[in-house]
This record gives sequence, C-alpha cells and structure tokens, in this order.
Amino acid sequence: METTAAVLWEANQPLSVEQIELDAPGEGEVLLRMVAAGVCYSDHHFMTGRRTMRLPAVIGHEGAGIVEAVGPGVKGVSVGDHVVQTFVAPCGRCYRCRRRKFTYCEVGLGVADGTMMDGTFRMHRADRAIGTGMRLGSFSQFTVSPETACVVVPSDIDLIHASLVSCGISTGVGAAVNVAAVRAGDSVAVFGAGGVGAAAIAGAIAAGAAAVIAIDIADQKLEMARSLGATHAVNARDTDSVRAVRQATGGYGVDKSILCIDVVRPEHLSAAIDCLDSGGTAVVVGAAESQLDHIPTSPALLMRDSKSVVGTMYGGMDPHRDVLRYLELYRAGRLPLEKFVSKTYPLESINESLDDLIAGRNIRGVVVF
Ligand code: COD
Ligand code: ZN
Repeated sequence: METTAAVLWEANQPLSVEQIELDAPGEGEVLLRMVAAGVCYSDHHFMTGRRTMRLPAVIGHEGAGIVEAVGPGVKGVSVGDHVVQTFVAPCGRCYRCRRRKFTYCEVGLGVADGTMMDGTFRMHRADRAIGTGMRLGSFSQFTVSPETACVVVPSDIDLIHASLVSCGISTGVGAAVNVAAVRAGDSVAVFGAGGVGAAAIAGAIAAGAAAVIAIDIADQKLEMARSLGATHAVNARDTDSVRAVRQATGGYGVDKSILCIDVVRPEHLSAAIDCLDSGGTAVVVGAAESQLDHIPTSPALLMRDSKSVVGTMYGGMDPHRDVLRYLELYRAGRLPLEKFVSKTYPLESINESLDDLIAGRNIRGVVVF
C-alpha cells in the first residue's frame, strides 16, 4: 500500500513529506493507522546526526494509532485496538527481560538500522529501502511495528494526549518515579522544563515531592512548570541555579535532581550534582555532546557526600506496565496531558513543528493525522 510519510533522507536536511510504499505486516507485526505523533527533541538529535540512525528513514517515536491489520501469529493486539507505540518492544524472554530490565531487551530495543525484528524493511521508495526509525516510524499516516512495540490502551482516551506517553511523558515521569524514586516529602530540582522535564516535574509532584524547583532559560517553560505545581521557578539565564536551589531548601540542596536539558554540557552536569544535599541522586536524562567523555565532579566529594549519579534512557520504563499507569494518573486528573500539547500540526507542516521545537516555542508540538 501507499502511505504519506516524513522521510529523513540525509542528516541536516529537512524532512521530506512524500508518498512511499509500505509492505503488509509480517509475522508478529501490526499495521497502524496513526492518529497522533509528538515531536521530541530526540527527533532533532537524529536529524543532526548527534544520535545516529541508518538513513533514509521515517523518524518519529512518540506515536499513537489504531490497529488496521495484523500479521501472522499476532496474539496480543486486534484490529480496531487503540495503541500507544513504545520504542522498546520487550520480548519478555531474554537475559535482561528476565531481570526486568525491559528498556535494554536484547531483541526489542528499536535498532538504528531501520529494520524489523527479522532484519528486513517495510518501507520503500522505488528500489530504495527506507528504515522505520526505532521500528516505529511514527511520522507516517500508516506504519508497521512489532506487536510488542504496541501497548493497547482504553479506547475512550484521547489518542492525541495518549501519544505523549509513548516517549516524553514516560521518560520524564519515569525518571522521577522509577529512577530517582521520588518519595513523599522529597525535594527535587528539574533542569530543563521542556516536554520531558515538565513530565519529570509532574511525576515528582504525583509521587509526593514537597519542593519541586524548575530550572529553565525560557520564561514560558517556567510558567508551565508553575502551573503543573512546581513550588519554585528559576531562570538560569540570570540566576545561579545551584545557589537558587540551596536557597529554596534552607541551604541543604535537594534530595533528587533530574537533568532534562536538550543538549547536556559539562556545566549542567556539575550543577545537577552540586545542587544535591548529601545522599542525593542526580538523574541524567538528556544526551550529552558525544565529545563529552567524563563527568565533571570530584570523586572524593561524591564519596564524602554519598551522592549518586545515574543515567536513564527511557525513564526505567516497563512499557506494558507504565503506559497504563501513567494513563491512569491522567484519568485521575493528576497528570494533565492536555496541558503538554502546545500546538498541533498536519504532517505537511512537520518541519515547522521542528523549528518551533528548536526555538523553544512548545512544551510539545504534536502531529495530528
Ligand atoms: N538551563 C536550563 N534549561 C535549559 C538550558 C539551560 N542551560 N538550555 C536549554 N534548556 C531547556 C530548554 O529551554 C527546554 O525547555 C529544555 O531545556 C529542553 O526541552 P525540549 O522540549 O526542547 O526537549 P525534550 O524535553 O523533548 O527532550 C529533552 C531530552 C533531554 C529528553 C532530549 O533532548 C534527549 O537528550 N534525548 C536523548 C535521551 C533519550 O533518548 N531519551 C529517550 C527518547 S527521547
Ligand atoms: Zn523522545
């Protein structure tokens, strides 16, 4: 069949919205009619080559849609089901899945070569194979994904809101509740209050944090953070963020810090560690420049102050547990996904949505099909 998709032919070029061919779903795969796809800063990382992927490819990894057809052997998903895509498709059987490290499933992590689990492509243009980015290819009217990359969600939930749980919400909320393990009464600093950082703020609040300090360089991001319930908002353009965090916590520093700045630089890492109280944990969510090869802190102080620094790629996600947990928070009015959608775009305007992302105009821009 044919589908309209946004193809990344080469790094540092705009996406090209065009008709491509899409094969029928193979063994264990489903055909999805996409309803919505959020635009995440990681899409930009793939476009610039900061994170690499075989090209050409259809990118987009924050999608929700409706199952249009299923391939042979599909058991857990049926035609008509509403699903949220996840870029980790845990097999449930490998070494890591058995240790419940689903994010690192040896077969299910959306690979960078654009193929399905069997090593073949589903998207083509003439005789060129086009990769399905992260096995999701969410920026396409129709796409084929492994059934294990699809979480069936209740059909009464708005799929525009649900799409955000596919990546940004799960990465941010999970960084707070799974990785930082925020507890009632904790103090938490979140550096970078964009789509993922705002979700970390919402997650920290849902987990019972007492003080939540949002740090960004854009006033509109800080306003959003306040509206989510952040107790303090710090503009790092004109204020020393570490000093501000200490002031907000009686001089002690926070129990947890979560680093969600779009491109992590050494000074951001130092600030996230320096603003911790003794025994605190800094969670690194954002991707650093690849030439950054060390963590700028003193090992002697890490030991003396018993601080931890941990990284996370997808917020400690167990996709088939957490997508539904976060949607329950949304239903209960404790995770206002509607507030995260700053603007919707037709697929044809996807490059505009990326410009708006870079310019910091949106919490989340969402492509609506
Ligand atoms: N101080 C404080 N805030 C800053 C600074 C600074 N010096 N510089 C930029 N910011 C703010 C921006 O104003 C913006 O509000 C925010 O940082 C970044 O937010 P967004 O909305 O642009 O980006 P997100 O939230 O979509 O993505 C951020 C990530 C850090 C998740 C992303 O860039 C990333 O690195 N992803 C790689 C990790 C990964 O793969 N995660 C899972 C898939 S996303
Ligand atoms: Zn993402």
